[in-house]
Amino acid sequence: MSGQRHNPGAFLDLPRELADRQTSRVLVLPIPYEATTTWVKGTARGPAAILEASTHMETYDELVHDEPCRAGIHTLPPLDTTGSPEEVIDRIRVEVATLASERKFVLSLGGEHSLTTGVVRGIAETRPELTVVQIDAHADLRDEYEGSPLNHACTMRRLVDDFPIVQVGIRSLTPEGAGLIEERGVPVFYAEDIASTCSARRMEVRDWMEEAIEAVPTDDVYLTVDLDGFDPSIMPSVGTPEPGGLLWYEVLTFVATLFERRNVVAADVVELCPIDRLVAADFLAAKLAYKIAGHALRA
Ligand SMILES: [Mn+2]
Repeated sequence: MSGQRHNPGAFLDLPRELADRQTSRVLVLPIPYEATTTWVKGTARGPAAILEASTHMETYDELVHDEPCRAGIHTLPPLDTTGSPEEVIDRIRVEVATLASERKFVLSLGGEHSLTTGVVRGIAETRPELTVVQIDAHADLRDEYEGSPLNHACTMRRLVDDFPIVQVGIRSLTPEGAGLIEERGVPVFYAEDIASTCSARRMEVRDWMEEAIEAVPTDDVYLTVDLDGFDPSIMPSVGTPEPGGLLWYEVLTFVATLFERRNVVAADVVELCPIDRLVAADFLAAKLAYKIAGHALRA
């Protein structure tokens, strides 16, 4: 899609009749929040880069022989992210709780991963029996980091007391995180194990996707995708890259299977830290967001 904009700032630049606030079943919520990132800065520009990349995407999905956007995707104005981390996370919770009470599928675009804490708390106000499925390089189980319990390295620690979690693609964690995983019996699907099943070098080839979905104890699921879960060869535009990540079709297949087997009620795509002219990464994030929206619209 190119040329004149129908609807500036809207995901996919959808014409207004396909992006109506009332009738659209998916609401895209840009959250340009960045307060606690520790290495490369720039994830505040993530949501805008995803929205821009999305306007260059074909809306036809060859895997489903359809244009999922015809069921309606509305893009909300970017959320106000000024104030202390406590204020911002709580503002996110309140906003998302209102949207979720309308039975809309909220697809948040980040922004740093700590925003997920607010989004999940907001969703849980109408859907308290929720499992958080996390695709990420990092376990994010630190109790606090650089003096803040709301640092992006602490996202899952803030959620694990209240929700079952399932972690996929992990390849970076602290002794504290490893201890918590052991103590709580958190199902973790490490990137190295996923890679090994794909190469079939092991005697026993496990189907990690099946096991990961079986490990989800509730019907309702919140899906959080930290883009550093992908391999940096296809997703270099993240603040804390880690080698040995997931590839495109692995993630797409996992996400599709998760939607098939469980009731995914909301999702986020976070931590895009755009690199000028490296549009392939922005485009990957946008296409993943559209795939997620498509599953939600068909569910
Ligand atoms: Mn991460």
